[in-house]
Amino acid sequence: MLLLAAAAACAQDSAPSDPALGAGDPAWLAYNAVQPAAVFGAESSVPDTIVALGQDLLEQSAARELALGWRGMLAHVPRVADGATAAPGNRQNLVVLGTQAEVRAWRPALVNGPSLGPDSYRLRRAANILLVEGGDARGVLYGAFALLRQIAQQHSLQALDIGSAPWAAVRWTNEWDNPNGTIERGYAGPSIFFADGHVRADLSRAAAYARLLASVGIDGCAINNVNADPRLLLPENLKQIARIADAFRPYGVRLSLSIDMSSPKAIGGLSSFDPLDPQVAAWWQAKFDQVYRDIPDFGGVVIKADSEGQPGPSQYGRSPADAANVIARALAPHGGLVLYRGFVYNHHLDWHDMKADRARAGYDNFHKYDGKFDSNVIVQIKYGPIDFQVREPVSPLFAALPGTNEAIELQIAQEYTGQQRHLVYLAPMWKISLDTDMRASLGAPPLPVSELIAGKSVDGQRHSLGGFVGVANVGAEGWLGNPLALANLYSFGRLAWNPRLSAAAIADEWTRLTFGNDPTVRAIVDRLQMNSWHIYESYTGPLGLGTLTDIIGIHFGPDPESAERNGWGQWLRADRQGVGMDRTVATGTGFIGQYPAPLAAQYESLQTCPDNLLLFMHHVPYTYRLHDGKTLIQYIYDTHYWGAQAAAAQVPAWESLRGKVPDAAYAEVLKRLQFQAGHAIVWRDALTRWFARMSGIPDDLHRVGNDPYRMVAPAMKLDGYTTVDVTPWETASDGKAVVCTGRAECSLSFTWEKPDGWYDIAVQYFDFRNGASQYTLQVAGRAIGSWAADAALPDNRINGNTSTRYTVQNVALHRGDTVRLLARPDGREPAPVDYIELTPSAAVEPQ
Ligand code: GCV
Repeated sequence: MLLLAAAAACAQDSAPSDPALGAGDPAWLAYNAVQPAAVFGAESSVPDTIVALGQDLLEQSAARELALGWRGMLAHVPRVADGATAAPGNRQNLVVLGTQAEVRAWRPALVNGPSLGPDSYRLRRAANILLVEGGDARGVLYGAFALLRQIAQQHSLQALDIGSAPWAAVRWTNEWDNPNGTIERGYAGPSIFFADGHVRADLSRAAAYARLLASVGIDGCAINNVNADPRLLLPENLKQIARIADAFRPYGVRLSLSIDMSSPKAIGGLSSFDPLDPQVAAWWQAKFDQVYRDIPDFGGVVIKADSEGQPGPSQYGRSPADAANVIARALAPHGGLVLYRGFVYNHHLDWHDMKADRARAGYDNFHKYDGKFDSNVIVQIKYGPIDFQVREPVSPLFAALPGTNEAIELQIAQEYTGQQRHLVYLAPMWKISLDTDMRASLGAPPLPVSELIAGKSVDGQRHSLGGFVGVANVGAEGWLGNPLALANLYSFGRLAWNPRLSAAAIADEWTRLTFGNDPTVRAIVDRLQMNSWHIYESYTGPLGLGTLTDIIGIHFGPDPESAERNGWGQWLRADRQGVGMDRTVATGTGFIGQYPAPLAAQYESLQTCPDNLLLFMHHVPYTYRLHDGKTLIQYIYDTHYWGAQAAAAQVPAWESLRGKVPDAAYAEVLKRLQFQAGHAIVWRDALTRWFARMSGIPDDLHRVGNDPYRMVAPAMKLDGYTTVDVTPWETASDGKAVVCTGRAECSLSFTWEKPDGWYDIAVQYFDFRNGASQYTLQVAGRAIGSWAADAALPDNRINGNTSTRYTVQNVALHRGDTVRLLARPDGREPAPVDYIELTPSAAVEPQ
């Protein structure tokens, strides 16, 4: 990796901006046209003047934003005036923006409510004035965006009076960007901040991102990977990073950095980074004094230490509190925060030890230090005790730190939930974590996680701090790549502002802001979003098993075996008899005992443990009956078949929106839903095969391993193709595929022996990240489909990460026809093929 060299960075400063990046996709700030009369009573009542009472940068942004919204939604170009030119008493319809103090100074009679706190706002109609009043300048900006949200949803403003305050002080995103421009677990192209070891010359996308964040009340962004490069703290690099802070500032987003605890040694020339060494403390102090000289509104730091190879205080026998506090004391004079991650665990666990349990790590590593963290330290806790799986119980650590500030860490980037190639709206999952009642004190009122992170402690103490962190990992390609995935970024912000909002209400808000108010569009998009998590969970890892993906690699395709027999501790403990981790207090790892007593009792008992967490908490036989009476193994089979079917049904639902949503978004989403429908079949087949072999119990409905419409490639007539074993075996038919190596072109073929009719023909092949093999499908010598394997799926091996399909619908087949696939490999991609499936077409009668 290159250093962020000052000289090179200066040269970049003067470089022309990168036109390919532009300012980015407007996302939900589309400002689609609405009917002005529905909002303002009559077209003539649309305010034509925006009065900005303050000169603050944020208030100027608010005025600019309203003008943009007016133009887009109301087809009005408003005049923007200041308080002096818009004299009180005139009869025009005005929108007036200002802090409460500014409004009072301008027209004292207008201020009639309680005083507003930081970041808060009130929207009100007072005669001919629409008033956007903020507790401070940031509140004015948030109020302006809130007003625009009202208009975009075509809500009447006739009797407007809405006050709103943020639920918690900390509302940050984390971006895992590396200085070389890559993003760890990023699925939407390169970094918007860095390229080739430098801060980008053109930061228009960073500014556009800050605008998006501000529009949903997010006020902090840590711009670099938690596996941090210590060199980012070098003086010349801080100067460059300050430019990103400048781009954020008009939208009130404070820049933060992830830091490496070993920095005093790695870049500071000290012989140690022991947090209790006074020289180390002095180094941090000097470093942050320098940071604040360059970035006066610097937000603070995120720290990943003693985790997955990152250096940490354990090296010196020191605690997380020692590490967090040495930094906190350096930041405190400047008002900065330390977000110390609770994601600390040993990834060299002994899998033979039935009492070992990675899920215990957060609690075991932190609860004993409760009360020992300084007041500007917040422990940042992933929602579940493992690692962003498709379903986890909430982390017991939330209830174990009554004397410590806490933030919940949610992951907007879909690392374990389909990497934005699968549709998964995450708000329903996040809501479950936020709403889980930790019931820490028996008989006391409910105590959901959302309250704990807002600073309400289990024993009734209040902390001053807490909040929400979302790992977003946005990139230069449409922020999150998949237009529908933007609902996750949006809902993260909305929940951080108010976790009592429902996932469905937020989804609908997002749809209306993004695609307009057409009831058909709303109904379909909302339904797709709201069903998506359940569908994904059904064909991946149900019953609390974890996602069942390749957990030590790319985290995309199916690979249940990868979880077993290694030190990473995501074990399924599957054997011939049963599956699941026994985490009970009675016979297992004791993890359940980390929860407050009522919750522990619920999870400990098979009667009361919810089925959807069953295998997270218990090891049970495949013949165990779930609450609905179905056996565990049959549930696994059924849910995977149902999930794949439901994923396929998403495609026609979206297709019904052709012409009703913008063409580019339509095409992008369609491509991804079609891929998902095929990949859900890969998941279904791999996992049902794996469980059938493991359990030895067949599917009651005879589906598993019985695919009457498939011709597997090795059984066809091969010309140039050779058969290879596939790892993991369950990701290809019979664990085998064919590859074309050493030839420019290969083919495989067979003769159609079944009745004449119309068929959908799907070719299941493997599309590597590199290479673009060419395929042509022929029937009776006629080409019916030609395509390139250029989807750049995230692997260069034949497995469930790369298995995908190309389908030609409604093909007439006659007995005796030759079906042939011609293929030209490209580079190291040997045009691999698994099978060809020919299923009778649904809609067409045979000729
Ligand atoms: C940034 C998971 C991810 C890692 C990530 C880590 C973390 O293990 O796979 O890429 O590292 O979580 O949250 O620190």
